Amino acid sequence: MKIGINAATFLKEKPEKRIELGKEAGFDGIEILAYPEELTQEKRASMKNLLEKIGLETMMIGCGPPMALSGGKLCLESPDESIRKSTVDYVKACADWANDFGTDKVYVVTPTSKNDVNDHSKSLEILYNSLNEACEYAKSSGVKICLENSPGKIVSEASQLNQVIRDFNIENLGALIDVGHLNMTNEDPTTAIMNTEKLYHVHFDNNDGKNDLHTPLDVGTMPLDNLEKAIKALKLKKYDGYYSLELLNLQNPIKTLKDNIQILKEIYNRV
Ligand SMILES: [Mn+2]
Repeated sequence: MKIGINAATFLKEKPEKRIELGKEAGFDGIEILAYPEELTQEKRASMKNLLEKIGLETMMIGCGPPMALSGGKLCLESPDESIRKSTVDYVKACADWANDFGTDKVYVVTPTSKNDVNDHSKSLEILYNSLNEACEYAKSSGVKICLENSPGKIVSEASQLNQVIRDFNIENLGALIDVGHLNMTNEDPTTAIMNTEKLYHVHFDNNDGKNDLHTPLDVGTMPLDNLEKAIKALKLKKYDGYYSLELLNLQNPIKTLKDNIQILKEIYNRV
């Protein structure tokens, strides 16, 4: 079992500091945040050196947080063609960064709220065009793109995510299932994971069932029982990727992260 951290936990720190803290908390791998201003050629070189020096693997390049927090400026399903196009270029650049960091994965989200679109199928058509283009580019260097289930957004439930990936039928496009998000869409973790045909990555977090809080695994309305179901399903599926923790706003991050690594390991060894 390999356990990783989404660098979003240390969003407020400098990129190098996020890496050091991830190592200090005891992780095997890290999801690098894809902020263009943080990933200049020099910055990438220094981050790679640091990762190598301390022995932390890059799990993937994370476009999720930058997209979710961009206020609509980074959006693959945008009806604004110039935004759509620049976002496709951004994801292509992330595929290059993935290569640079020695990982074969990039993850993206759909930041558009379901309630903000009149024509849902039109949004999905735009999303298809964008992902098709970005995936085609990424494929040439062996990079896969993961789309995440995002509650309340145009790709909300895991069941819908699975359907979208099936319909799009793009070779190197697969799913990132966020187990905490399943708690918000009231989906059973066993069903969600077992039914996901192309499962590329998983995030673990908890919440109050209504807000995407990313609280520690033992804080929130998702019972540990559901976490056990998710991990059992992953083992049954012979999922061999990272188990990635995505926690936000931690008061005592290193201790909390270490505790959460133990929770994952304990369940993994038991179920
Ligand atoms: Mn997530």
